[in-house]
Amino acid sequence: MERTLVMIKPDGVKRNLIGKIISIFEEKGLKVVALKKMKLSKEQAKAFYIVHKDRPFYESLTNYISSGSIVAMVLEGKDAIKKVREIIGATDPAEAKEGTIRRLFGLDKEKNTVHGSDSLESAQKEISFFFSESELIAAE
Ligand code: 3AN
Repeated sequence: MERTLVMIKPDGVKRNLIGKIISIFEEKGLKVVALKKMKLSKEQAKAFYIVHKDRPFYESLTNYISSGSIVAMVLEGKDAIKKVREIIGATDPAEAKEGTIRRLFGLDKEKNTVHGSDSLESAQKEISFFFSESELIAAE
């Protein structure tokens, strides 16, 4: 079974959407393997988004991600990485398909409510960014 990392961003946590967002993933058959709520420091946000360090929005994005609590979770299922990306929708909520989380709740390209790993390699890196081996118990 494949695992992926999902983060509910500060705009989602602030608007009390944690439960609704988790329900959407659960209803689509994904299992929650691990879950935590925390506030990232600016340094941690910069490390999490290091692949975007040369993009013009890096500074603003990392300020935003460290501005409030986030929820990080590991979801497991068949083709979890692709499935989660489909459920989340396009980066820009205005372009995201009907019924996707970003279309339902996203505010703009930055405050787009959720993050999902985009490849097997990023999933592995992002999962170990938030969780230790002992926290990654089987999804039963
Ligand atoms: P996605 O999360 O859809 O894979 P990426 O990987 O291109 O999108 O971008 C990572 C994050 O950077 C996005 N989730 C979004 O919060 C932010 N971002 C991407 N493009 C922009 C933009 N043009 N302006 C502001 N923030 C952006």
